[in-house]
Amino acid sequence: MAQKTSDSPDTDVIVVGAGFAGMYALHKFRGLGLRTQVLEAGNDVGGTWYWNRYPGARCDVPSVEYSYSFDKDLEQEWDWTEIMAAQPEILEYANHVADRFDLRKDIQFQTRVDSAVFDENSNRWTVVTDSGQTYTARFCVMATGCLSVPNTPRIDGQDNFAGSVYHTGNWPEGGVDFSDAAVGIIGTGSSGIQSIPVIAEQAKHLTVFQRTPNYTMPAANAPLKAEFLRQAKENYAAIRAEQRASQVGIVGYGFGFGGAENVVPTQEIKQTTPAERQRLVEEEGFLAIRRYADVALDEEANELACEMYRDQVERVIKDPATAQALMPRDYPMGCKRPVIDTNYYETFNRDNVTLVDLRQGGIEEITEAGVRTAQGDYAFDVLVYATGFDAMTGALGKIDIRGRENRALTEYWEAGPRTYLGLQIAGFPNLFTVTGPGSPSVLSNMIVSIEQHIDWIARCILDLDQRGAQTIEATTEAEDEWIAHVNDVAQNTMFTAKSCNSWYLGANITGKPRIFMPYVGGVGVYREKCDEVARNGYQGFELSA
Ligand code: NA7
Repeated sequence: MAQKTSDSPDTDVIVVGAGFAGMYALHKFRGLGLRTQVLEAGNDVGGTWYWNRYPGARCDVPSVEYSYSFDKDLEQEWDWTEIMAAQPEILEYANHVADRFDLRKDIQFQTRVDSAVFDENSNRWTVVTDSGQTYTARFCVMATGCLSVPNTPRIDGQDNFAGSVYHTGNWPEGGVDFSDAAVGIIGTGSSGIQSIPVIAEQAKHLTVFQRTPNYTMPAANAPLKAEFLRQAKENYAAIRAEQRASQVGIVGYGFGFGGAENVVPTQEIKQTTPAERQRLVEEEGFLAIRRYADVALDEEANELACEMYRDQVERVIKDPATAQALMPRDYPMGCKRPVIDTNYYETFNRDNVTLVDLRQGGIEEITEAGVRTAQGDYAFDVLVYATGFDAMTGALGKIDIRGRENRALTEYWEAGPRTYLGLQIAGFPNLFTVTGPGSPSVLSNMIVSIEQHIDWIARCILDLDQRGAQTIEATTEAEDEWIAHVNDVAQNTMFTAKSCNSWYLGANITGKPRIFMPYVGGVGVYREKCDEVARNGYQGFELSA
């Protein structure tokens, strides 16, 4: 392990986090001859896929596309088994990558970073861990993840519950045996929607506490056909090129969301009649909505699609009151992160599943035996929080990050996150965020965005060295302009509709400023912008000798 000396840095780059971003950063920086130390809180690699081991956890991006592109042999040797991979397979892949590139020797596990402080005299970052170890480095790369700080809402009496308590975002390594248990689950976002069908199959009884019903599309996941995998491998270069130039880093090779057919929306729902829409719902169910382009752009069109959606919920759910409770209303489809599921609605037709619609009376407290709501008491043995994350800024906020003049990042970001390109923050030289606010990030295929960011940062470090520059730092003006642009492109989309309350906006965390954090412009446009900035001598950044 590196030891601090008084006049030389321990290392060139400290990377915080050994998820997919930290792993690639280590490989890339090491390949450039940069001494790199990764610090990771978990016991092993994988990040999101290390912590989110809840039953049913699965990626919503086709597996051939949700994979690293940086090594051609790696691409060829790994065989995905399903259209969209489940958590165990993705974690296995992460472990394979760590073994193959011998990553673990430069990763210190079980190590949480408490603080990262910039010293203006030496132009070094000093990073202190929870065990009191100190590292200094020229560069600090925060590969801390966007959905890595679980949100457990404060509910009266929650320490009184006598049974076991779990959070989907911090699931025990050995799993949880639900057989013979009555289970209560709070939350119906993606994690709830993925885990509810699986827990319902295992548990004696499952009570689902739903505050806001979600829009979710059937995943139609299936084993990957050998012939498809062969073709994908043969065409990987073209697939990757198309991903990089696309809107979200997913091109749906062979599979769009929701099945084998990749439907490109071209029609206008506002041009259809009620009878046509009804016929389509009867024929195609939820997936009928995919064909309409105006649903994402126009609130009236969106409401027509929501009506089709609710009609289908009514068709699937046997009990009329449960169907009504499961129907999303009053906010547009597409304002929250899209969810895809396997047997979600069908699960509510099971005898051992009860839905509690919290809109009819919310949670008042957690008792020794379960949950007390305004509509009555519900008892169970195991409580699962599927209540999401302090997204995008949560992990950075937990580290005491201080830039020039000892200014705290939390103070600088008090009114909401400020970045230039989601890569750097004015006043915090040589600190890089990966898939940070202001970049396509959570609106994109994370692996595509991660590779782009790390490649850009690596090139930036080499360019600095070539010019003999010590530091790089975003200017406040460039930051202002970028924030204005990020806000501009998010206007008039469903993401920022008045009625929308999503974690993209920080709306799930009490007291968090309402700011739309990711960049809607698309990964292709964004990549070009980043490259152009670098080509133009790092326009919007200040480089110091
Ligand atoms: P989400 O999408 O933030 O969902 C959290 C869910 O928890 C959502 O249904 C919330 O209801 C519910 N919630 C949160 N606090 C409470 C309280 N106090 N009472 C009742 N219900 C509550 O998190 P996920 O983990 O499902 O998904 C996050 C992302 O991970 C996902 O989008 C994918 O990108 C992967 P609300 O809607 O706030 O009324």
